[in-house]
Amino acid sequence: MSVNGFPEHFRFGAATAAIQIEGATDARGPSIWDSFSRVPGTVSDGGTPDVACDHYHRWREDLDLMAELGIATYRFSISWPRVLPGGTGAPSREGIDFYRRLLEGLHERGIRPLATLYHWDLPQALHDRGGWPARDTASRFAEYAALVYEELGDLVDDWITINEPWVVSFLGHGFGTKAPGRTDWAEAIRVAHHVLLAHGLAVDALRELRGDATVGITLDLWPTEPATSSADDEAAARRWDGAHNRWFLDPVLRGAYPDDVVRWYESRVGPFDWVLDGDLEVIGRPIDFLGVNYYSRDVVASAPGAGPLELTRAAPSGPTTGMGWEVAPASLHALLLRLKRDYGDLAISITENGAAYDDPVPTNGLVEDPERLEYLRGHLEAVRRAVADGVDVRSYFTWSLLDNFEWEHGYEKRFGIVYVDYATQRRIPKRSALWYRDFIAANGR
Ligand code: IFM
Repeated sequence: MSVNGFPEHFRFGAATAAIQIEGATDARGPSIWDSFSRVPGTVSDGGTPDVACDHYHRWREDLDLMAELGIATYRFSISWPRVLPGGTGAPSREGIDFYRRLLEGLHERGIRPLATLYHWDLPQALHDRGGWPARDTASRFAEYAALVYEELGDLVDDWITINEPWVVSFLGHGFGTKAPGRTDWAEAIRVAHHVLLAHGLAVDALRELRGDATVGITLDLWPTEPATSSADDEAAARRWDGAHNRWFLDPVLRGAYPDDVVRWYESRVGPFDWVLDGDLEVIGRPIDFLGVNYYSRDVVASAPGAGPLELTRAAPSGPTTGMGWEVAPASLHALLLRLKRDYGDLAISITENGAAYDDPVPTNGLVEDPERLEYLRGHLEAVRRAVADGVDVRSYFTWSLLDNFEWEHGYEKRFGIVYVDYATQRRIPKRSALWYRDFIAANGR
């Protein structure tokens, strides 16, 4: 049975992440993003997560808003330092109770939760003890995950371990644009391994404690094409796809790093002595679904000597969003087909998809955002086509419910379908939210 091409069980949702919306930083332990955002020059508008959308105090209103829009499922993240202010040791009752109330509120409104355990807010205390470059952090993550399953597992059936390990590792430790702002590629490769290990250990912990729950990991996947048909550009495109996409897909879904990228890296940083016997078995534990965050595609050209991968990203040729990312819905369709072709019949959740634009100021209680509306329409149609082509996509979450703290861009980039007036904390729907509401009513339940 399907409704307009979407399977009957398909769920339409919205996504957020703890540190991007909650605020109330004084009611939790510090994270690496609190410290990083205070370093002058790291966040373009000098914004910090201190207040954000004040969701910690306004969550009821935000849940009501979702119910009004007909949103069937809500992806949010749990803040590790809110649950464990020191990253390990004594939990915070206040922090855990916040999430219990939030989850109860979701159930009261008939909205199904999808909880992410790690969306980049590593407790500062753990960073001070070595952070992700230290293997021990993976074990601390597994302990935190087990605590959360025990405390909240009666209210959550669907879990995501890690959001976008590429970003945690290579933007946080290689390019240094995200916390903790390190620029050491060898360290980034090691971090990627520890983050993936953390994922596998958290899957094991869930299987032990909540055998009936479902768990996945969310990868940000960027389909990559060569700038020209030259052999060098083709090789560069394969390298970028290998470093960004296959580096995470292969170990999670096949239990092995891709050989071509291993050879490239080892010839530059030496052998991977941080990969221990049995690690890849843990990382490759079966998952119930793959979370895919899709925003755009990359076009790359070979550039000998340019960075660790010796390539450059070409300027987009078509229309772009406010992030400068090309609007490329056809690449989402192609990506979903490729996942099925290369990795088999996976259950897939589109855990993020959306766009930042320079929204106009609200007029008469509404923000007109025709470009975002078209972006969403195009990508939802791409998902519908992939489903028709036999890909097992089960849900779609737009990023984001609310405008929020967009990392190094502070509050300058607005991804919400709902506008946040940060001076008053008023939530004002954008046209795209009303369109999404109608789309859900017509295509889902
Ligand atoms: O805001 C982020 C989110 O935290 C992770 N995925 C990409 C989004 C837009 O940049």
